[in-house]
Amino acid sequence: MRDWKAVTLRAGAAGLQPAKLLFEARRRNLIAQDAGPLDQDHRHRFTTSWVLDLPGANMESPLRHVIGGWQWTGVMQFQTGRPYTVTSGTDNSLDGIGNDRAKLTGADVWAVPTTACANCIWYFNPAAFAPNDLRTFGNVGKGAYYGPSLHVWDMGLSKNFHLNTSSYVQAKVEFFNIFNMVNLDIPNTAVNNQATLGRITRTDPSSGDPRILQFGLKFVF
Ligand SMILES: [Ca+2]
Repeated sequence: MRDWKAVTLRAGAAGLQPAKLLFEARRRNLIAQDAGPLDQDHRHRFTTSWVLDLPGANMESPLRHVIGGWQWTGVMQFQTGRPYTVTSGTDNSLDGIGNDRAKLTGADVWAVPTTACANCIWYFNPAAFAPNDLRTFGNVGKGAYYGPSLHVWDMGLSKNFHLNTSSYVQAKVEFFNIFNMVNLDIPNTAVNNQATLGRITRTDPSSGDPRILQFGLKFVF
């Protein structure tokens, strides 16, 4: 809760006219409530990669030409979700900029509805948010909530089939998202769109692909 009397006294001491006092109070309030994490603020992130020569390259059996000499590569990344801001979707602040934040209703943000969600997943309770009042900017903090985490495992196998000392054919198979994990985007956050508010309706735009398998052959000479 802001100390409006103190704000008014300070503004008065600064010589501001009464007509400017409300603007001054709003400006200070806006700055305080717009302080929050950047959209890229993933609190935890772990990534690793590897290149491993599988055994069998030096075995005496002719099978070494088939099952020996393969190389196993991989990239794994895990990161916690990114912040999102629940917005009003309506310029109730009347400042001509359509990014007003929503207003908290007091309902439990995480008490998601028990009704079925068609082609979507409930992530937060839409009843916890309402449009901001006229001539206010809303009281939901910027980036106050975090979206779902991300897990990605990519792997590949490759082997060089030497034709002579200077040329070879490289065979490769690559799996992207090999475990076919579902990586979701953040939920829909505009209060004026009640049909999607609080629901996740898509996978992550950059890492949300399902498992993808591809083969390759490369002739090096
Ligand atoms: Ca606005």
